[in-house]
Amino acid sequence: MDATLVDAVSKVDTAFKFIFGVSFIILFLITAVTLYFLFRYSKKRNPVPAQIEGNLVAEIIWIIVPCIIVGAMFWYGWVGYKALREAPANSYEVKCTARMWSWKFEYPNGKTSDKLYVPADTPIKVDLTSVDVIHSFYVAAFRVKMDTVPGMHTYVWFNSGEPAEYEIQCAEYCGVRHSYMLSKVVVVPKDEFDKWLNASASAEVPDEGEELLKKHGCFDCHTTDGTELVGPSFKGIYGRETVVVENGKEKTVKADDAYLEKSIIEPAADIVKGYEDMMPPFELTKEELGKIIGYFKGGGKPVAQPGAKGAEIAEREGCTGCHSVDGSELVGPSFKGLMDRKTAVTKDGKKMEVTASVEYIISSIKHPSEYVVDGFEPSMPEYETLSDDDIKALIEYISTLK
Ligand code: HEC
Ligand code: HEC
Ligand SMILES: [Cu+2]
Repeated sequence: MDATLVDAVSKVDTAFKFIFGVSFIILFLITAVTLYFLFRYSKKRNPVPAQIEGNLVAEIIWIIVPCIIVGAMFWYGWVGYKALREAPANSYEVKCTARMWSWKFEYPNGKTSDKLYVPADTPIKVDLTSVDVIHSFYVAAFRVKMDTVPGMHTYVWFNSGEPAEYEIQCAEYCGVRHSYMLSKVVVVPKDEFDKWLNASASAEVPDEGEELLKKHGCFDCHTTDGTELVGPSFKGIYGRETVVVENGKEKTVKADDAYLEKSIIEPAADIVKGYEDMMPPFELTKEELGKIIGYFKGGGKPVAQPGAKGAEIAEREGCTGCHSVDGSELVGPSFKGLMDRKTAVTKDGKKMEVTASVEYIISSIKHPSEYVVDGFEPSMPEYETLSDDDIKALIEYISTLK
C-alpha cells in the first residue's frame, strides 16, 4: 500500500484519537473535581467560604496548559487536513455527480457507472459536483467526507489499497430519500479494472468461432438466420438430421461433431441433398474446428446472455442507483418483477392503476413525472436522450428480472 495513504488515514485517526483522548481526560478530571468540591466545600464542612483574590501561578497555568493542548489539537488537525487535501499528482481521476438521490461516476474515457470502480493500490481523486442540492460524499473507510455543491467542483482523494468494497453514503440531508442515497467503492485488481473500463456497452463478446467463420469467408455461402445461400444455413445446425448423398446413396445423418468436422475439411465426401458440391475443402486445425463447432452448438448464433446489454446500460445510466434488482426498495421501485406488474400511480393528480406494459415503461423512462408510482417522489430524471435501442435493451433486461 502506498505510504501516503497509510499517512492520510493514520493522520486523521491520530488527530481524532488525540482530541478524543484529551477531551475524555478533561471531562474525567472536571467531573472528579466537581464531585470532590461538592463534598469538601459543602455548607456542613465549609460554612464560611474563603475570599481568594488573584493567584499568578494558577493564572499562568490555566492560560499556558489550554494553549498547549489547543495548539497540539490544531497541529494534528492541520497535518491530517494537509494529507487529505494534497492529492498525489499521479492520481487517477474520476468525476462524480450527485443528484437526488443517486451518484454517478464518470471515467476519463466517457464510461459511466453508478458504483465507483477503481483499480487497486492507486491514488484516486474524485472530482465532485451536484446537479440539484448540496449532498456530501462520505466514505468512512477512507476517512473522506466532502460536500458536493451545485455549480462548484470539490474533490476528495484516497488510496484504493487492496481489492475490497466500501460503502458510500450521502452525509448531508438532501430530502425524503436521503437515507437511500448509497453506493459502493469497488476496488478491483488493475487488470480487471482495465477490462471493466474498456468493455464495450454491448455485452456480446465476439465469439472465437464466429470470428473464424468470418475469416474463412464461410458466410459468403452460409447464413445464420435460416435463409439459404449457396449452402444450407447454420441456424440450428448442431444436432439436426440431414439427408446427405454419399457415393450416390442417400442416408440420414445427425450433425454431430464428427459429421460437422468432416463436412468442413472434406465437403465432397457427403453432399447435403439438394445442394451442389460447391464447397471448397478447408484446412483447419483441430482447435479451430473445435471453436467452429462450439459456435454451431450455440445454435449458430452468438451466445449473448439475454438482458446483459440492458444490465450494462442500467448501470451506466445510473438506473440501478435508484432501482434495485432484488426486490428491495431504494429511491424508486425495484426492477424485479416490474414487467406486467399492476402498479398504483398518480397521473395529473388522479389516482389510477396501470399495468407495466412496454409502452408504460418507455413512458416511465422518457417522462417519469407523467405517471408517478404511489409511495415514491417524482424524483427520477428524464431520460429523453436514450436511444430506442438502449431503451429496448433496458426493457429486455427488466423483463428478465422475474
Ligand atoms: C463457396 C461456398 C461455400 C463456402 C465458402 C463454405 N461452404 Fe460450407 N457448404 C457449402 C455448400 C454448397 C454446402 C452443401 C453441400 C455439401 O454438403 O458440401 C455446404 C455444407 C456445409 C456444411 C454441412 C451443412 C449441413 O447442413 O449438414 C457445413 C458444416 C459447412 N458447409 C461448414 C462450412 C464452414 C465452417 C465454412 C468456412 C470454413 C464453409 N462451410 C464455407 C458451400 C460453402
Ligand atoms: C434518481 C433516482 C432514479 C434514477 C437514476 C432512475 N429512476 Fe426510475 N424511478 C425513480 C423513482 C423515484 C420512481 C417512482 C416515481 C415515478 O414513477 O416517477 C421511478 C420509476 C420508474 C419506473 C416505473 C416503475 C413502476 O413500478 O411502475 C421505471 C420503469 C423506471 N423508473 C425506470 C428507470 C430506468 C430505466 C432508469 C435509468 C435509465 C431509471 N429509472 C433511473 C427514480 C429513479
Ligand atoms: Cu444527498
